[in-house]
Amino acid sequence: MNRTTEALAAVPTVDVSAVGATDTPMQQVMRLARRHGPVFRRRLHGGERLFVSSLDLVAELCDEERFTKHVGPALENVREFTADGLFTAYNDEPNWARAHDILMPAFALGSMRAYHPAMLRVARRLTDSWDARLAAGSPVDVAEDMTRMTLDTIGLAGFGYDFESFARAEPHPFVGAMVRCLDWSMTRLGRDPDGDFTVQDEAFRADADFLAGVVDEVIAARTASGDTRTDDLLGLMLGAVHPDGTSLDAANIRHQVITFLIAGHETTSGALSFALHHLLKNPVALRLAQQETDELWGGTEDPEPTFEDVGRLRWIRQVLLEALRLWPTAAAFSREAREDTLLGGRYLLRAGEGVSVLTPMLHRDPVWGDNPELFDPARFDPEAEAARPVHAFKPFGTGERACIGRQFALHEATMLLGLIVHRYRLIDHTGYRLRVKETLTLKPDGFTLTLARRTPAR
Ligand code: MNH
Repeated sequence: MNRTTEALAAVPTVDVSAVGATDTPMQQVMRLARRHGPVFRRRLHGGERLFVSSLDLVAELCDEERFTKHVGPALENVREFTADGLFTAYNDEPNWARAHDILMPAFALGSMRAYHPAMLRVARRLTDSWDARLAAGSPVDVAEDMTRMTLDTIGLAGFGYDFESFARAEPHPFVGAMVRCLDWSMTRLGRDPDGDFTVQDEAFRADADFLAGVVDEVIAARTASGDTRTDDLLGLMLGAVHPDGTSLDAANIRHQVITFLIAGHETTSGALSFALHHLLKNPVALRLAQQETDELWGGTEDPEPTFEDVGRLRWIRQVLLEALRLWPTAAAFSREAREDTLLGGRYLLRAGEGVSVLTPMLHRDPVWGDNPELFDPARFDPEAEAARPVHAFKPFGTGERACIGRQFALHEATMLLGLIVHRYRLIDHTGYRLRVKETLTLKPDGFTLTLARRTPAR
């Protein structure tokens, strides 16, 4: 016991209560990690939380025998509108395992093949829209259009539902309501215990109700059509029976639909936006990306990417992974010990106590070399990847509760990025300097581009 008391005293504790509310809490903890090192406790209005970001300790936290997912305070807030949906379910809630088993087939390789045509169709909506912007000489709002693209994609591919985001002058109202709900979940963490937040909470309730209404519409559209297919997400949710004879109940289906409509587009949109930002600022990486698409699609101005083509866009996939290294758009995940244990042999963790993994700082651990801030997709060359410890890169979380949609996101994003670099010259008309906006997830703030058509090399 002596040993642990001593060890606990060695963890720096930083009280940020006095700083007041911040709208960039993730960047605040990143600064704390740079200053206080890879293990520290943050105290905020009486609450305390341990943050960890070194490879050795994160590798330990990823050991599924000793640790498991923790639904931390942020996800507790998200549960107010997603309840026991897959992302926010407690490990021991029966609906987690049930839904996980039922929905896994929707993320098998064969399913990706089935989603490919819908993904391509939506990618074309984006290039059509960008062609029109280009012709009008006006800039594109990158994050806004990436969100149009990813929302329409999960809607069509997963639910057969068309949000028609590119036919709207403003994003679909689902997006605004969702962003405000996520933002509420984030800022609620830093609330002054003496404050009155009735106005915020009422606005949140109204937004959450609006999201629930969209969910009902998505489900009603399918049931009204009499379509009983079980080869997409919604079909599995509505029709599939678990090997144990159970199926998802109506309330849980609604929580899964809202979960997938959000988790299925918000972080992919951010990842694409960061990737474009980095390509804009790294002409060598961009040239290699364009070489790759030119080799694949030759002089064709309007390529028709096949499913297999997307697997051949190796460099472009590396660009996306490197963008997710520097700015993992779901920037933290939480773990808890199954039994009382000592992390790193020194830090006492009680069973069930939450620890946050600070992914952007793990992704800047010395294992990434001397210049972790440099954007270099060659870090994901197969040889470099094979030489690196597996737990050094965790943008999709870890273990049993890791991201179920990872291949979906990478297929969709790689194809779109390929089409964009093949088709356009990207013009940095504002001399953009990266600012990262936080609404629980991360996005480049105020990032616009102008475009010109590119002549692909034969
Ligand atoms: Mn996704 C879990 C990041 C795309 C659906 N996702 C997670 C976790 C991270 C994550 C991190 C683990 C969170 C935790 O441990 O608390 N997800 C991403 C990123 C992208 C992404 C960075 C895109 C880039 N996710 C997607 C897509 C879908 C999706 C696309 C759906 C089509 N993710 C999920 C679901 C979970 C999850 C569902 C929860 C899985 C579970 O707990 O069983």
